[in-house]
Amino acid sequence: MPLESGIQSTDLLLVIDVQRDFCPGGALAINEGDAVVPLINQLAPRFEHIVLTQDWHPANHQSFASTHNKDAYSQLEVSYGQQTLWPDHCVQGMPGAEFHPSLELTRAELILRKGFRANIDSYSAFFENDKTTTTGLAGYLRERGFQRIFLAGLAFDFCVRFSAIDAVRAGFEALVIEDACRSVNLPGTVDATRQEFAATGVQLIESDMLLS
Ligand code: VGL
Ligand code: ZN
Repeated sequence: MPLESGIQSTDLLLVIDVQRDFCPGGALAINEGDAVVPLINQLAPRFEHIVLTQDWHPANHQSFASTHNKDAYSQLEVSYGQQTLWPDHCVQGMPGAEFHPSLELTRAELILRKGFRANIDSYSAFFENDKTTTTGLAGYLRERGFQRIFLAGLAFDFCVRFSAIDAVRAGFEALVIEDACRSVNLPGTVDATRQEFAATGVQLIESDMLLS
């Protein structure tokens, strides 16, 4: 079923964190994470405008389990609430932080780096995890006149989830291209994502709606 209105010049493809560390063999490998790459490469030429995000942490970031001598995937109470602790990943300047080598990047108009503050994680492309520190992306997209944000990438249940919800809160329409995403899949995280999408009006679509 094709998208009713087709892709327009006020539409943006927002590609979330398609980086080596989130793909098989990486430090925070997502099951089939690399499977999104050929699909995103097929989708990208359909869009006039593309923005990428890049998870970009300093060494000893607060979200790293190693920083606290704790186990990866455990929880830590921090100033802004519960923080999941991750294996060290996407460290600034390291190979794991690079985009997947097959991702076709050339037409991307902006690369937004996030998670660069040592004491705040940032799942969302719009707000860091304290929910108040802005990345500036909403202002950038608003100023450029975008209306619909189509999201793809990694991970469905973390950075795609929080980015899509914040996009709606910022006044954009958000459409997540589900088959162009993969999930970390911690207990309950995918179900919680679907429920929150339904509650906030984030739409789930499939890539064939854009490719046909
Ligand atoms: C992500 C966990 C930690 C993501 C980033 O891109 O979904 N997940 N940092
Ligand atoms: Zn991260």
